[in-house]
Amino acid sequence: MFSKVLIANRGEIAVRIIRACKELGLRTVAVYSDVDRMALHVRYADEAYPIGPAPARESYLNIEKILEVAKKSGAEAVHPGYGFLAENAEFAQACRDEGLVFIGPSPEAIAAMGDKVQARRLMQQVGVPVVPGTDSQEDLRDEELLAAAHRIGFPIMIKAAAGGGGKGMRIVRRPEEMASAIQLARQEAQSAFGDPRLYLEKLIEQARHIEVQILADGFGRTIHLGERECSIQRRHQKLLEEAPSPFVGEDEDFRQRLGAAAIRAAQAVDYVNAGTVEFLVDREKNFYFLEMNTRIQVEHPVTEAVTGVDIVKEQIRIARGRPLRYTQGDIHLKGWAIEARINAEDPYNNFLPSIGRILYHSPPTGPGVRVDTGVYTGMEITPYYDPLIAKLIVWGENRAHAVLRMRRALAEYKILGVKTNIPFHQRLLAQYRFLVGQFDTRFVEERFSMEDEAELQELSPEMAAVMATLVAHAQAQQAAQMIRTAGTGRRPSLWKWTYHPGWRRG
Ligand code: MV4
Repeated sequence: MFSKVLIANRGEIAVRIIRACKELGLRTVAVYSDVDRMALHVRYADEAYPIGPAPARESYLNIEKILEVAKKSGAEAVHPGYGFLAENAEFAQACRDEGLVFIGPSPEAIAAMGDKVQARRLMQQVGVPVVPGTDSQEDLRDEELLAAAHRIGFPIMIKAAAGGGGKGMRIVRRPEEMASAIQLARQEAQSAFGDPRLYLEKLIEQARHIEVQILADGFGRTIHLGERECSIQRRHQKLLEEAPSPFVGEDEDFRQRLGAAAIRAAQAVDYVNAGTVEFLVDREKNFYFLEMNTRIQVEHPVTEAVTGVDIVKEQIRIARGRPLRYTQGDIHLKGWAIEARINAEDPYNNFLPSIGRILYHSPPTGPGVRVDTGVYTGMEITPYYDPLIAKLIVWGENRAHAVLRMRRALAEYKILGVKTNIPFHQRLLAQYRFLVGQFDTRFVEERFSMEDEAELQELSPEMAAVMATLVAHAQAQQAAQMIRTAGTGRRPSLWKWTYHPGWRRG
């Protein structure tokens, strides 16, 4: 049991965690780097301690310094948030060694999922589908990789055993490119992770990135909270997420199979706390385990919005040794949620980071709108950390309503002083293919452009007509479903949506 929590993070997620602690009656300790002494998480916490210079290596990644603050402040637990030390098994172990409760999974589970080759093998052992690829735990020699590539068949993907999140990945389309690709990948893996081990997978093209949120307590119970659609990304940086996924939509059987696979993945490493299992999903609804993120994720609020579960509070309760407050049967998805990541970057200039003082920050409010942010008017955006200014999360009774609400909220959002990607989101939410859910992970990079200066601030009559049709369609589907399920005792689906098997031809 603990009553004081150190938050080993900064920005919006530190504020989010402090809020959960406060609602649970826990005292909070913030840590901050030199450039963050005026940051919101510092003001929000009961106590705050400096931990070093701006570069993360010297502050938010400094394990010794953070443990020293924990001791000095009398904190009894540590929440790592995301990024920084969140998936560092040594940090989780160091907390344990110091008698601090790490609000997250065990060091063993972090390490098992952090080694992507080991994770792949574990998944195969428990029957979670993985992409066809290499199966050896050994450090494969170049000739072995080459032979394996021919066996698997091109195109293939070279990945680093210690990689993840898209780091150190390389696509190889032709056998003759293999030798040099292996060379480069090995060098990259060695310098980025200090681990040269590589493995191969068949390249799955035109896939979606769908992930499943799980919660597991210390009593052997694991549940899933449904999926999130994360395909709207650029260079492995997610830009917009939704729950549920338009591709899963009303297919409860598919959702249940994804959920069951995620639970099996977590149980394979005796996972305790909140975690996310990432899947690649092809157009035939085949799904493949990619990796497990052993932390709270940036996009957790969309799942909170459709399930009503406060995932951060649940993390804390689990870490306090409490049983899960929900069984799988308690989890019902209601409505639709979308999160837009508001970044300090210029979408008209190749998403170049934008730094400087926020001269004015006026986030949207009103029904169905949540803004998680770590900034305020007058605060400085520095180049030292990730560019996330805020997460704008909206909820609607179905996808069309959520989209319309997001458009309203984006139009209300006023930020002066730094450039933001709000125009990107406005343009995305006016794209036909996005509106009808016809997109995969290549969408932003291959089918989207910020060029041609048609301004989309106002809902044009044409777009209003498209949206009206979509809303009407969603309502008609909903009504039809209610009629179909009348008398069966089954809950009607609240988020009917269209699935167009033929869209890829467009
Ligand atoms: C893949 C893949 C296609 N085939 N693996 C990117 C993040 C990391 N978790 C794994 N990733 C991918 N692995 C095979 N065998 C495509 C991706 C991928 C991707 C995955 C999720 C979200 C966005 C992505 C963008 C490009 C590639």
